[in-house]
This record gives sequence, structure tokens and C-alpha cells, in this order.
Amino acid sequence: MRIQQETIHDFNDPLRRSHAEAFAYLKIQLEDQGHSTDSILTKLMNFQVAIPSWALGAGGTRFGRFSTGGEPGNLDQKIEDVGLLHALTRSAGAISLHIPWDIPEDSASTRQLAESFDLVFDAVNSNTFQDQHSQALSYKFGSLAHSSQPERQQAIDHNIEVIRYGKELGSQSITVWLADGSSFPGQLNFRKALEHTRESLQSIYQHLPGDWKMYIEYKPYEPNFYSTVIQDWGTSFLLANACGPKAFTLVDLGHHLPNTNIEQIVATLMWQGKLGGFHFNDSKYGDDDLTVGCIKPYQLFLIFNELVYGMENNRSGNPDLAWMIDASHNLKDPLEDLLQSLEAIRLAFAQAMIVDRKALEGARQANDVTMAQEILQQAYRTDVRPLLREARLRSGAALDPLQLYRKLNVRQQLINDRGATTVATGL
Ligand SMILES: [Mn+2]
Repeated sequence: MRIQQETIHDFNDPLRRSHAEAFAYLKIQLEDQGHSTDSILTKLMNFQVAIPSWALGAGGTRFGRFSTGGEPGNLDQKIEDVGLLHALTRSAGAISLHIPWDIPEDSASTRQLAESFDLVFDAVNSNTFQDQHSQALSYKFGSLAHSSQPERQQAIDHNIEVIRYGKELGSQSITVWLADGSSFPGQLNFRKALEHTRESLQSIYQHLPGDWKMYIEYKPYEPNFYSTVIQDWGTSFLLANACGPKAFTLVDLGHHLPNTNIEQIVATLMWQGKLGGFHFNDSKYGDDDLTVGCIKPYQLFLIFNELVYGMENNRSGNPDLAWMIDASHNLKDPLEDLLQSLEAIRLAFAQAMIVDRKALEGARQANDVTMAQEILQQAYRTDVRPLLREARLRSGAALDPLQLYRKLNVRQQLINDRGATTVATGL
């Protein structure tokens, strides 16, 4: 299914007048505060968030799985779904694949299909957290950190294969997330496991093309419950440094213990030029994979506040960040959920861009704690949705993507085309 530009135009028409009023009001407010709305809009229009192939179906990572119907059953259909999101929002211009779930049969035609939706391939993701039918050795007790060399080598070879597929598709980065760890005290020699991981990552790094990056993700627990080899940002940072200048830490919002100060982690990594990418989701308790911004929108704003500061004060050469939504859950239509996540991410980004940074630094220098808090909350409490709508209007997207999605009965059309019981591959 493809959404035509004309459909979007017709949908926007009756909404234009009230949008124009709201935008004009906000524009005056922002310009009186010294902001250039055009520059904010340009940044918003350029801000693209990758959609992972595994977020397009109902999640299967927890206990049960309840299909929404019309789920994509192959790689082409996954690309089509991201194409829908991108047509509606013009802000989801990339797809992130998971190998072996998304091995392209014919890379050239897969690339062509993506291009026809104006999509590029974001980071490719390796998978050594589950066994595949065809593999010789099991990852039950680890992969890159495994106590025995043949298992480690198999996992290294898999990652090299993932890079090869990524090259064929025009991707320029690989994300490594390891489930390796232990569930019981005594099970693992911590030091050996970390040394093995470092050596394995270094072997993969040797196969990284010159213009590629490697992102090393961390997670404190799950699926292992006693220890995870790459448990936190510090361990990831240490490994990225051991690999070299093309390796970076990747922050996944859900991969922290409760109440961790994630914005401070962002500031530290950007100071060191080692923050590579970001996975968005939200959570109440752990790695809940909930819609971005649905539980802790203020935290998301505080994180973006550091990201924007880091990007504006990039003295250590932090690379452009890879942005991706990493969520997958059971209840909502996955495409609607992703539309909500995209909106929440862009909202936090826009709010962070209107923080009065000069006044904030002044308040900090004067130790005016009250005013520092006020300045942040002033930005957070500004309704910046007209900015998001204006950015969409200027880039040819729908003023209200979710409303148009429902109006077009997209899910029902997908069910008609693909059936009610399809299962997104790999989940
Ligand atoms: Mn992730």
C-alpha cells in the first residue's frame, strides 16, 4: 500500500487554517525569545528516526503474542510499512534490519524498493542471543564472550556476515547487542568473559569498512539475571575505546536500572566524542518497550536537552547520532504506536531546541537554582506541536498523521492484503 501525495494534500486542506493561526502565535512567542523558527524547522525536517524491522509486528519478547493482523510477512512488506510511516510523517526515512530475520534475497531489488519509498538502510543488527536452525554451535552459554573459542568464532563470523549484508544494502553501521552473561553466581569468570568480548569485538572491528561505525549496546540485566557482560555505559565505552575510533557506545533508554540519570550518561559520552546512537522507548519498571514518552516525557526532554547541547558544543568530534525507535509490545497497532513514538521524540527535540541556553548558563554561574529549573520548564511546558505540524506541512507530510492513518483504514487494508493471521518474521 502506498499513500499518494494528493491524498495527503486533500487531508491537510481543511486543517490548514487553524494550524496557520496556532503556528503564527507560537512563531511570535519564539521570535520574541530570540529563536529563529526557520532554523528550528530546518533541523526538525532533517531529523530522521530509523524504524527497526522488528517493531512492525506485535511483540513476542515477553510472554504471549497477540497479532494485530496484516503484519508484514517478509522484508519487502516491512519496507512498505516503514514507507507508510515515512509518507505520513516524512520523519521515518530509514529502516534498521536484523540479521538473520531480514536477510535480503536480492539486495539490489531490496535497495530499489526502499529507494522508491525514499528510505535508506540504517544500522544492521546482529543476533547471537538465540540459536538458528542452521548453526552448528549453541549460544545458550554465550556468544562473543563464550568460554570456548569455536562458539566465539561462530559469533564473530556471524557479525562479519551481517556487515556483508549491510554493505550490499548501503548501510554504514552495525549494532552489537549481547545477551551474554550469567544467571547464577559462580557461573562466569567475569574477567575472562570481558577479555573474550573485547577480543571478539576487535576481530569484528577489523572487518569494518572505512566509512562504517560499530555501535556497542549495553544492558544491566535480562535475559540473564545475575550478570551481563556489557552491563553499563562504562563497559561499553571501555570496549569501544579498545576497538578504535569507529566504535561507539549506544544508549538504549530501556537498558538502565530504575532512576538512572540517563541524561548525565549522554553528557559524559558526548564530552568524550563516543556517543554513537540512541534507541528510544519508554518504561516504568525495566526494559518495558513502551511507546516513547508515554511514561516519562520530562526525562526524554532532559535527555534531548543534553543531546542538543552536545550537538551545539561538539568539541570532541562526536559523530552524527543514529536515532532509532527500539520498542515492540503487545497491545497497540504497531504502526500507530510508532507514529506516537515519532511524535514524542520530535516533541522532546523541539522543546530542547527552545531552551534559553544563554540564560541557563547564566543561572548556573550565579547558582540560581530556581531560575535554572524555571528556564528548563519554560521550554518543556511550551506547546511546540505547531512547530511539528509546520515541519510536516513544509515537507509534504500529513498535519495529523495518526488521524489520516485511521481515516484511510490502513490496518484494515493491510489485513485485506496480507491476511488476519500473518506473523512478522523473526518475532
Ligand atoms: Mn536496543
